[in-house]
Amino acid sequence: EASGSVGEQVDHKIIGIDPGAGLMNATEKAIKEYGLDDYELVEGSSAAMTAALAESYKNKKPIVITGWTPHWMFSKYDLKYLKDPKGVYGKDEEIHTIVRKGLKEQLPSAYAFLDKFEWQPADMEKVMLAITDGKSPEDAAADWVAQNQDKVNKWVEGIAPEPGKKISLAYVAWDSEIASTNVVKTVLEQKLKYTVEMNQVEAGPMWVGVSNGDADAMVAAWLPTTHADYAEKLKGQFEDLGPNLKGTKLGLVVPTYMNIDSIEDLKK
Ligand code: PBE
Repeated sequence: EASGSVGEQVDHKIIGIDPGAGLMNATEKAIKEYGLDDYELVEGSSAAMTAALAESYKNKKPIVITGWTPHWMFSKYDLKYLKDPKGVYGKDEEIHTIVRKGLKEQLPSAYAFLDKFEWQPADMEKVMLAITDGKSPEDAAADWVAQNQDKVNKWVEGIAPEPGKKISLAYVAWDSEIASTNVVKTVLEQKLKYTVEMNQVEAGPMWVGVSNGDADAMVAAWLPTTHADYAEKLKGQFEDLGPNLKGTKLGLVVPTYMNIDSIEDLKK
């Protein structure tokens, strides 16, 4: 049984991810708005965060992480979002597909598919889980595509392959975006015969890259809240093809064995 205040139990730490993530901005804001002055938001990566979670969970130790849905961690562990009565983390939002200007004219088939690409949280979670269980992202994406030909064929229906054309996809190493970007790559290669380059970058460079034309596209734009800063700063310099997934959530997440329910309880 853990003793001391909640803050003491978790060493006054909130385990964060990469500093460019919108989730980190939101969490800094949450620390201010809820008066969690003695907490430190620990920067790292998605992988470091899930490793810390796995370690604490194994030992039934208290831990507070920055989390989001869709994510495989909710299938692997019993977790809960802490209530956010001040609404710092925003409402449900969407993941959008963003392309560079001119893509429609230069790579029309890729553009047409990217415009159609839309799937469900459960689809994305399947790919994420396969990767967590040890599959390479490429294999996990190829398996999902093989098992979901009905969905995939609807995305590319009536679109002509463009053999020999190259396209670059920017993404950040968030588990959700590793899954989606690999699926999009697989479809572009298998169905439309593109040569696809995937470039892993930080969130800021991903947005800038698609806006200045260094990257052709990305499927990792969390809007309207999480990436609002990037989208506003680069407004008019990219094309938004709309949502590819609806039903996301972000916030502070703890194991259900912790006896707290709200972000406000972190002060107890
Ligand atoms: N995430 C996953 C990202 C978007 C995708 C929630 C960690 C972010 O916070 O920017």
